Amino acid sequence: MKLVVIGFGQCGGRIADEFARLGRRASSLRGIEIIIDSFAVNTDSTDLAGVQTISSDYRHRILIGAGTTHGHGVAKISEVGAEIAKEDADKVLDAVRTAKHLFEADAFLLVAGAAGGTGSGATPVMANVLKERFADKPVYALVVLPFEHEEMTEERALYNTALCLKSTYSAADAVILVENQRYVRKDFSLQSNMVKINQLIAEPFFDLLCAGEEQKPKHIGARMLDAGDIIQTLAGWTAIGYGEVKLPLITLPTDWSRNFRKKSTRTHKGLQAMDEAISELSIGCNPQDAYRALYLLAAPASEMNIELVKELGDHLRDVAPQAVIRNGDYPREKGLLDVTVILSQLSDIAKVREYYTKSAGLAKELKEREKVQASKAELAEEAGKDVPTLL
Ligand SMILES: Nc1nc2c(ncn2[C@@H]2O[C@H](COP(=O)(O)OP(=O)(O)OP(=O)(O)O)[C@@H](O)[C@H]2O)c(=O)[nH]1
Ligand SMILES: [Mg+2]
Repeated sequence: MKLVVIGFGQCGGRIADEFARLGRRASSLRGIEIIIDSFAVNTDSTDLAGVQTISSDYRHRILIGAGTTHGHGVAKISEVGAEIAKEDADKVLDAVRTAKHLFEADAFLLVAGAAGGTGSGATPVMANVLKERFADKPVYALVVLPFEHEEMTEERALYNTALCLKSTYSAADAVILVENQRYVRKDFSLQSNMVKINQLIAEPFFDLLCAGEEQKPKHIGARMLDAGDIIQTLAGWTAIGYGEVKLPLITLPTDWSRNFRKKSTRTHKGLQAMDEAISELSIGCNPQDAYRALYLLAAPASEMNIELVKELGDHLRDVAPQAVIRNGDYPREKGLLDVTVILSQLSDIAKVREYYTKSAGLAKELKEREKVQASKAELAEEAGKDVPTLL
C-alpha cells in the first residue's frame, strides 16, 4: 500500500517524519515504495525546522497561519488551529498536488496529537478538504491521545482531544487511535523519550504497507495482503498492534505434516506473537466490539504454511467473533516471526466516551467562565468611566 503522509503540529510532524523513514527503509532494503511523499504542516516554524527526514523545502514543511501566529503556534487553542487550517487549506492542497506519482497513492494518512492546538484543529479540517478534492482516495487519521499527566493537569488537553476526536471521526474514513500512555506503562523510561515512542507507533505499519508492494516471487505469500484488503478493513475507530517472536537463525527444512512436535512449536510461536499484538494494541478496547479485522503473518517461508495462517485466523475469530477477518502471509527475513493485527469499525471505545463525557461538562464550564470574565471586565470599565483618557 502506498501512502501520502501529512503530519500536523509538532506530534504529527514528528510521526510523519518517522513514516518518511519507514519509506526510505522500504526502498533501500526492499526496493519497494510505500510512502509516495510526506509533509509536515505547522503554525510553529521552530517545530518545522526540527523535522529530519521530510524534505526541507517550503512545499514539504508547510507553515500555516503565519499572518496570525507569526510562526509561534496557537498555544493549544484547537479552534484557532481549525480556523487557520481553513484559511490556509489551499496552501496544503497545492503542496500535496506537487507530490510525484500522487495518482499512485492508495490513501492519505493524516497524523496529529489530539491534545494540542494546531494538530487537533487542522486534522479534521484537512480531512474534510482532502475528501472533497480526492474523491477516489480514502483519508485516514492517526490520532495520538495525551499522557495521563496531561489529562490530569490541563483541562484544555481533554477538551481539545474531545473536539479533535469527534470532528476527525466524522470527516475521515478511519481514525487509528494511539494512546501515548500505553507506551509508558510498558516501559516508564519512555515518558521522556518521544523519539522511541514515535518509532514504536510507526513500526507496525512497515510490513503491513510492504506486503502488498512486493514484486519478487520469494517475498510473495500464498495469500498476499494488499492495499485493497487494508482499505476494506479500515473504517471508523481503529486499533493496531504488533507482536514478534525471535526464531533460531538456522532452521532445517521440515516436513510439517510428519513432524508433529515441530508443528506445534510453530503454532505456539505464531499464537504467542498474535497474543502479544492483541495485548499491545495502540488503544485499549474490547476486540468483541470490532466489526472488521485483519492480520498479517510475516516469517521466513520455511516457518510458515497455510495451516498456521488458518490457526491464527481461528484464534482471532475467537477473540473478535463479530469481525469480518482478512489475512495474509508475507515470507520475510530469517530469525523473526511477527504478526500485525488491525481491529477496525470498533463500535465502542471507553476512552473516547470518557473524553466526550468529561468535555461536555467542561464546554459548559468554559462558556460560564468566559461570561464571568466578560461581566467582571464590564464592571471594571464601568468603575473607570469618569477617569479621563490620554488617547
Ligand atoms: N507520541 C508523541 N506524542 C507527542 C509528540 N509531541 C507531542 N506529543 C503529544 O501531543 C500533544 C500535544 O500536541 P502538539 O503536537 O505538541 O501540539 P500542536 O499540534 O503542535 O499544537 P500547538 O503547539 O498548541 O500549536 C500532547 O499530548 C503531547 O504529549 C511526539 O513527538 N510523539
Ligand atoms: Mg506546536
